[in-house]
Amino acid sequence: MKGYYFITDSRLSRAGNISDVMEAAACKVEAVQYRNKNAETRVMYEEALHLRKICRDLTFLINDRIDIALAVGADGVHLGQSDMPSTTARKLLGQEKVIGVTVHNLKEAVEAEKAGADYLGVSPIFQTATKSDAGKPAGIALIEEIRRKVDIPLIAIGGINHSNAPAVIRAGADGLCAISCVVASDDATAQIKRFQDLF
Ligand code: TZP
Ligand code: MG
Repeated sequence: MKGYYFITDSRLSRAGNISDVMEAAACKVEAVQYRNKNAETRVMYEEALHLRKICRDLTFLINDRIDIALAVGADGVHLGQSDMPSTTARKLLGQEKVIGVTVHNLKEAVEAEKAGADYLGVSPIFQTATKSDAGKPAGIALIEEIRRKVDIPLIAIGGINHSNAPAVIRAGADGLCAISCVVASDDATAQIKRFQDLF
């Protein structure tokens, strides 16, 4: 996993999830993660089904919900520290699916790799208003620290923009996600391409 990784946010989006994901798919982003913290299961299922069709040629992941991932034939899930343990998720999803795990420190990173995660979301690197419970910004030092001890891909997230992204990559991130910078802009494609040009 390498490059720009897209995550939906319907609350911040100017154009809506469907339009955003169509643009992200046209840019051939590294992965699309459907993240929706507020919807009823049925709404989430139907939107995920639609997005799966748009993302037929790229890695399509579901945040938190293993059931939705299985129901729509997603490529995998992204799990936080309070979600289903990744070892249990692996039993439910099988060896072929992708499991990403959010980590906030070296200990969580080493544990997640040992437990069979395919990649790590390293979070939050900088201050972000997009996730209210993201916690204290770790800075790029955390990427450097984890990079030294962990081999699986690292995707940096939290407060990343065009000014700080080069430093994030230099610190050892394989990929990055920037949500508000992309979905709240009036040209998501242009923002995504600027990030992709850094790789
Ligand atoms: N997980 C950790 S920080 C974050 C998520 C979903 C939000 C990142 O959003 P932004 O707008 O790129 O800071
Ligand atoms: Mg979660």
